[in-house]
Amino acid sequence: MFCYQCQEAAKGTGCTIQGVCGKPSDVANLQDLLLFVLKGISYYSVKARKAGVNLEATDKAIMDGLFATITNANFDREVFINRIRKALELREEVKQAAEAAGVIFPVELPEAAVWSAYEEADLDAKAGTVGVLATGNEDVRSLRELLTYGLKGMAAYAEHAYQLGYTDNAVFAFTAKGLAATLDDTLGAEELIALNMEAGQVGVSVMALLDTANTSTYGHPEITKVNIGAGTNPGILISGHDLRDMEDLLKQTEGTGVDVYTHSEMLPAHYYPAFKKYKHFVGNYGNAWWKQDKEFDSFNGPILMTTNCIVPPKDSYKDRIYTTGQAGFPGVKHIADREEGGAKDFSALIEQAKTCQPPVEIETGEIVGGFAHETVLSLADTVVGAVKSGAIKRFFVMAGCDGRMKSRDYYTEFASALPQDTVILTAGCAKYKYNKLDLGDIGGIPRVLDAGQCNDSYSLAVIALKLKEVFELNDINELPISYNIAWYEQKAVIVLLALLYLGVKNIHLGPTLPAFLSPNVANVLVNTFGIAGIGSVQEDLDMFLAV
Ligand code: SF4
Ligand code: SF3
Repeated sequence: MFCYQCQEAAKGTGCTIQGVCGKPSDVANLQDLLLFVLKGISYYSVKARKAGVNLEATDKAIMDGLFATITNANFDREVFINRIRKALELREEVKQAAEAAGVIFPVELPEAAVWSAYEEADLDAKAGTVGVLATGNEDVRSLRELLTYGLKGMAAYAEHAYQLGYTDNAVFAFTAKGLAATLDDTLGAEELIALNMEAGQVGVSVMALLDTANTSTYGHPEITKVNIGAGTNPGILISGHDLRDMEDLLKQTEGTGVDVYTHSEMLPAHYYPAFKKYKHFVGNYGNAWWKQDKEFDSFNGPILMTTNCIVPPKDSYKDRIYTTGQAGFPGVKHIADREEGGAKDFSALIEQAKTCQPPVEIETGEIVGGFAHETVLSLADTVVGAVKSGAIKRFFVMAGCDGRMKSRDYYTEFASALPQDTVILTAGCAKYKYNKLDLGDIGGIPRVLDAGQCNDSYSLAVIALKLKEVFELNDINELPISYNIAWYEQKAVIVLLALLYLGVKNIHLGPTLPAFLSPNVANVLVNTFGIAGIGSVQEDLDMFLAV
């Protein structure tokens, strides 16, 4: 195996024996093989689209497959074997549909478009040969992987929107185009950089699509105080990013005597009016994903993982953890997809919860969030007034991901050391590094404004664009906003590409720069966009505040 898609890649270069995340070598290879076949599907799909043929099943398989290979989403070998077999069938279907529409394919086809096998041993054998390192030139490899990881993030957000009935054909079309481009040896650095920028553009569209899906279905997030203590009823803990699962679970648990708590990236569900009405939706339990090995133990009740990030479960709670959607782990119960027009069936979790002890309280108090674009823009006069009076000197976008590394303590220290006249804008699980510090407020505006999940970084971009308009600036970079972003997995990659597409410069990315950026590609990002890493808290504060 060779995987370097996340920030915790072994030795800062890549995992080669087993993932630091716990992904076994065979599963990593099978994920590579699934991607290989999805690229083959994409090769045909691009040409089929040009001939007016669109197969929803192949678009969906590409989206789901990309999502399932995101860091910490799915560790289940069987899932990948089945999906590879299914993808090989779909590849044939899209090829035949294109041919029926008059497309004539060349005799020489990319290997990903023609290779086939069925037996598990053959799949395993091939899987070890089609990964990242199959591309020899390190710059081309780097740009192909940057694009692929951006597409994975895009697929995840597209899938959440899909669950709510929102799709955008342009997102599917670009995904196929991007994946097919990674097979094209005639494309050099310049073309691949352009494709990465286009990914940023489509990334903005997909986040806007998901924002519309979420807010049209569940209302606009409102300023909300979320309880972080525990009640006396047994509970179900729900984690990940899928709001449709949240809805089904809240409906099915109502009146059962079982409470519902959020974990990690599901915290922002509390901000939506449609969920706030449930009395048994009592609070958020715990912190970011990587603390789940302790927090799931003390929660005592069933846990539903709707997406990444899963940490390989300990035996002490393995029989209480469930996956659904694209998430999976061998030996862990999986809740099947909903039938068209129906709901998922969470009765197994509810019945198990009734036999469990209530959660052990691990902290008490409240945290405040719900500062997505609609809310912040409704406060625009107050915010603009505070900037004009000098009460707010600078905003710091600190969105992104949290992770295990000790070096991420930087973000807690940085947030604590920021002067009192600064405000943090956040989204994603990065917030857990500072959302329980008492950083106070500025004239009633909290110093940490949480917009929501990582995809709600879109809200932060909308807010920045609105402020640019209000202050009548020509360039988004003239705003008093600095970007000090923490990344971990591939959703952060699409958020980054989207910000670059919107013209945001001088983004600081930490705790380390991606291992998949070759020195030359890193240089392009530094020279074109002013991307930089992080230094010490004091050096960085001095640098940011000297602007
Ligand atoms: Fe390593 Fe990250 Fe890949 Fe897991 S996802 S194998 S930790 S690089
Ligand atoms: Fe966190 Fe996995 Fe990225 Fe959605 S839950 S931000 S790391």
